[in-house]
Amino acid sequence: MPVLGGRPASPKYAGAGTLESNESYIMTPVQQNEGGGGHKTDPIGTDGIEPIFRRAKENPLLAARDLPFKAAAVLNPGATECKGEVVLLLRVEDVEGFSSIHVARSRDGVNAWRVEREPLLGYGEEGWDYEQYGCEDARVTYVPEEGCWYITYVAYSPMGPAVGIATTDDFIKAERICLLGSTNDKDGVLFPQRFAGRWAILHRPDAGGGEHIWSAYSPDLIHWGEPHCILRERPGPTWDGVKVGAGPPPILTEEGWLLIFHGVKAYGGRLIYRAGAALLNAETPHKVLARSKGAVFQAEAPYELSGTVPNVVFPTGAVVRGDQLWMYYGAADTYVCLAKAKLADVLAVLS
Ligand code: BMA
Repeated sequence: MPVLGGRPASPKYAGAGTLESNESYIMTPVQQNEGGGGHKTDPIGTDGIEPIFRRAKENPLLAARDLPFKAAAVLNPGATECKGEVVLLLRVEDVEGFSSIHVARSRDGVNAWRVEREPLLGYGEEGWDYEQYGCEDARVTYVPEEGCWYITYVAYSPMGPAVGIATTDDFIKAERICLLGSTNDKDGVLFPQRFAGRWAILHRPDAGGGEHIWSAYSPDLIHWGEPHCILRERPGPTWDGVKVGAGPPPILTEEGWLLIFHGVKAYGGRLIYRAGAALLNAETPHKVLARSKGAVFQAEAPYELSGTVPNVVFPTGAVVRGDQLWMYYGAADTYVCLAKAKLADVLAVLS
């Protein structure tokens, strides 16, 4: 079993949830062939999707039945490393349908998750009117300059969804900071560093008749402006033609910022969520250098094809381990799962 290593970010790949191992991770043939949780054949690489990601054979890593309290579903986890453990920020949907963000910890990032009973960000707190209906789909970015993590999440209220921003330095308590802007916005992901003195964030407002990915800059992580529409839903029948949204916080590579994003297509009125990849300029992250033509990951395993919302993979967390990208994602809005890829293989799609 790989040993989870210490703090410093890999010199080659730095970013949101960076994790370094003292041992290199060796993919056993069993893991290569057992992705898909009981799928008879290798579920990746079929149906026109390039065989880049391999599912953890332990998938689903977490289901509602694994929680120490009653819940309807657990999904769409933010991911990072803290004190030598992988920390997931789970979206837990309660039996009424409201979601809160709960912390889960595991030494190897795969097994033996310890889930907190009390939410880190619970919906309906007094004074936080714009999350009366839920705190959903957290992403988490370690910000070295601030010495803490920033959590970007969907604050859901009768006014619609908005991007909430909170901080934590221990995953025991979180402090809410602000909303990025008004509602009809989702999928906020913060970059871990400044660009020419300004912080940068990606988000997905429902604006101009489309659901595209936009960027914004800020001098202080509170006031956001200088918008750019950077990655659009494409037209017509494309796999990302209905909407797109950022996945985990971008990862800095030698080629630029690697962004995993979700794209949506409607088939017979039903929305299918897949994941694609894009590369953003290292110094000017609102400039898109490349974007995958097709999806790089899609629902194929049984736990992705059926559940509350079938045919959904929704990546929200990433941890870099050596040359591997560990992508944590929600499956069918019902489970928390993990798939791994060589970073070089993901980047190769973009070259
Ligand atoms: C999006 C969000 C996600 C969800 C996805 C698929 O719009 O609401 O929380 O996982 O749809 O249903």
